[in-house]
Amino acid sequence: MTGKKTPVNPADEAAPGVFAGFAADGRATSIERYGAGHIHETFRVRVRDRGHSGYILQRVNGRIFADIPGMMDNIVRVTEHMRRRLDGVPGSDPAREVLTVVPARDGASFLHDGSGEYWRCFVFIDHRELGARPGTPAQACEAGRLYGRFLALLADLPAPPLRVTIPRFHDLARRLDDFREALDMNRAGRRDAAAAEVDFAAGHGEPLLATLEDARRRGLPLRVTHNDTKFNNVLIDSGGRGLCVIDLDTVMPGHVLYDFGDAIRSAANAGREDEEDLGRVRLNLEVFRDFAAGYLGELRGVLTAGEAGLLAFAARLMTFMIGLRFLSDHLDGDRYFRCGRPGHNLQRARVQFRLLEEMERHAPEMERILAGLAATS
Ligand code: ADP
Ligand code: GN1
Ligand code: MG
Repeated sequence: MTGKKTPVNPADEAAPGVFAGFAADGRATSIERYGAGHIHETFRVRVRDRGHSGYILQRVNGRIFADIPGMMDNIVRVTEHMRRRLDGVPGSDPAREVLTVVPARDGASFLHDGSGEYWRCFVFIDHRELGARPGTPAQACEAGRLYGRFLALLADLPAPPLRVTIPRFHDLARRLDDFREALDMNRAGRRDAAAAEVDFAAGHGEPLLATLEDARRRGLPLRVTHNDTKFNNVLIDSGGRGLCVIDLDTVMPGHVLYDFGDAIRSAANAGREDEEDLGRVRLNLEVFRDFAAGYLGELRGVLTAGEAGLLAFAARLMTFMIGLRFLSDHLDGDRYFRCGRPGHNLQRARVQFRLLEEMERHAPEMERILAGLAATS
């Protein structure tokens, strides 16, 4: 047969050789692409041993993470701390409830391949493969419980502070600067066609930033936060029980608003993150309530009144910020988020902006739900 061959991604070719460099048990029987993350190249490795669930092998995105050894140090510290804390909890199973880093044969937590790329390996945790949003309110509650417990378990992480793996990651002032720069540069020549979204972004940024800065001035605490709390960054077992929080690359100092808000904009959107039909983008208030119930249930006595009072705002803040990042990346020529089709990032931005409008419309109900949960906790 003639015709074009699908280009082979160098990561696919390198994966088997790289896997052999990790101190994993058993020989690989298959190595396949896995998951739907936007950032790394992820593979599932199956091994011969029948009782073994295998491994996750990842080529880490070195364009986004400048200090991969530093990031892996964070991940090792965080997972070891959580494991120690869970060891003391009756009925918990730290082997499945915390990521396990598999070291390279030289003992390092990552491996550097011949072409300058960094790789890492985790034990694969068996789970139920779910979509990008909860299928049931119970799943939303479990996701909330896991992210809430994550914050609680790391509240006493000993010094020194974790490294900042992406500087100013959730800093709205920086994201607004980046947006204005992308607009000025108009690198991909897409500015005029995105005028409606650009106007939306220009009108919404400053009021959100003002509220956030005001909260900071009043002493909004910095905690160890996850910073990437999408629904597909938690694993849920076959019985529907929340198991493990994954994707620990951005665990670093942050505000609780970032975790709560990002989780809501991801889990409580009735449509997909890249939904073509904007009519499907609705705020699912049941998911909002159940996620919040799970989350706050784990954080009794941990959050300050100032934090608790800003959770509905947090959902709007993060929905806007991630929409803004998608829009800036679109204007910039899709250099950051993995895209599957032309206009993908623009559509993602539209979805977040529509969801933000939904949240504005439902703000009183969101506040009522949160007040009801506070009263019962
Ligand atoms: P990205 O930053 O690209 O989202 P993730 O670390 O979230 O990368 O991994 C991508 C996907 O791989 C996850 O959404 C999940 O489906 C799967 N995954 C990652 N780690 C594990 C693990 N230890 N066990 C099982 N599945 C995992
Ligand atoms: C990226 O890594 P992943 O796919 O879980 C991004 C998040 C965005 C998200 C949008 C390090 O998350 O900040 O909210 O895409 N992660 C990074 O889907 O930029
Ligand atoms: Mg992920």
